[in-house]
Amino acid sequence: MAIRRILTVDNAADLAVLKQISKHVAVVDDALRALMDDMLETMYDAPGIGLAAVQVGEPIDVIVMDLAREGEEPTPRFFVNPKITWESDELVAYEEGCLSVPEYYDDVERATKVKLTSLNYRGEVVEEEADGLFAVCIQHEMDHLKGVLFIDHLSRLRRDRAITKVKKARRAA
Ligand code: K1U
Ligand code: ZN
Repeated sequence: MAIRRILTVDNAADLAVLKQISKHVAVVDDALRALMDDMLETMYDAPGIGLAAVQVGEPIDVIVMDLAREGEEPTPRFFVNPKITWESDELVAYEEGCLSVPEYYDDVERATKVKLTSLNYRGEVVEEEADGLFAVCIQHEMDHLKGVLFIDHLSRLRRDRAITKVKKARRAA
């Protein structure tokens, strides 16, 4: 397993990759599981609660997630070729963060509940319903697969402010 570099919006080359549309995965094999293992280690190291493959420079339809709180048993989740099959009309605002937009948090409105299908670590089909933080996080990560960042949901002013803040923080570091 290896910790990969997370692409960030303050770097023009990274941003070009983050804006790509990820590709469907043909087969869940050992090479894909090795990537998912690296992604999970990278996410835990960051730390974060979710990560899309494109954030480590692999624009394919793969997401890892772990919503366990500090002190709880780790609960890694893997989503290959996730597809939202239903979403609630009801929306909820949540203050989101993103490892590709470090140190910036802002409110985004998303569906309160979604139903999705995906393949798991073993390549089996899983159908499930998500609510709470799971619903917020899976919608945020699935946006990454479409080249959409959470700051793209904000006004132009707030988005520019976010990128300026990330650039300033990078220069200061
Ligand atoms: O970059 C990412 O996609 C990961 C992102 C996921 C996310 C967070 C909040 C709302 C929606 C999606 C993060 O993990 S940001 C870091 C974070 O939220 C966190 C870090 C440490 C402990 C708890 C949370
Ligand atoms: Zn993100």
